[in-house]
Amino acid sequence: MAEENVYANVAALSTEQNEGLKDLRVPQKRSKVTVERVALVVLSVLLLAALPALVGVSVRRSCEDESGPMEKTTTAPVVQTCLNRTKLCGVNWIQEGFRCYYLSTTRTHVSWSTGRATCRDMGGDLVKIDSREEQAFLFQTLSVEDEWFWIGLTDSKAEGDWTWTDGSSLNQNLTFWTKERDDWNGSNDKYPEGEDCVLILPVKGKTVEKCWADLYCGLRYRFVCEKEATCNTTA
Ligand SMILES: [Ca+2]
Ligand SMILES: [Ca+2]
Repeated sequence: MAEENVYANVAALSTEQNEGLKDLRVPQKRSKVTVERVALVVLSVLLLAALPALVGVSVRRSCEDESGPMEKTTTAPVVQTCLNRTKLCGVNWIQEGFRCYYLSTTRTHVSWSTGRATCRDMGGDLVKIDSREEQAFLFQTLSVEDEWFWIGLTDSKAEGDWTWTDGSSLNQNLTFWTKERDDWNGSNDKYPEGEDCVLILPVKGKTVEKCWADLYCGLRYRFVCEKEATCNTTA
């Protein structure tokens, strides 16, 4: 009888223990699954968070790849390296294609050399007219001002040897003189040096084909600067 009770108790105990173990096992299974789920969720969140950064790096790389070779190619048009820039000339400059033009203000009337120095201080030089299109653009743009403007053409080094400020000689097929150059010395030899600097006269009575004149370089007029459009220009 006593032995039976002992067995019965043992049996009961083992059943309780088993059930207890079962109880223990179930939560263990649950917590394992939960930990895995949490880990998965955390990983997903981390991936999502990292996604914009990864995409950004990839976009930057592709931009660098695009701009890199172009910047090395000197013949590539300037604007191609400036695709994301909105200002290619800077404030107070007029943009036409890849070129920038600056008109001195209505209050600024100076000698040819002072005008040139001002242009150079701003990263340009007095305008050089390279084509009929550029001549037409200038004539039209300046005509609203109704004034005379110095351009970057001079024969101050050798009389009759007209040279642009970049050192190149004047193309005789691309001239727009309003009259013959006479290197006039002025009345009573007022200008002993003669007339060695060129003005564009985009005013009433002149035409786009005939609007250049040589004058004494020390006279005071407005002036036009020109420079190349660049990526580095800041407002
Ligand atoms: Ca030019
Ligand atoms: Ca002259």
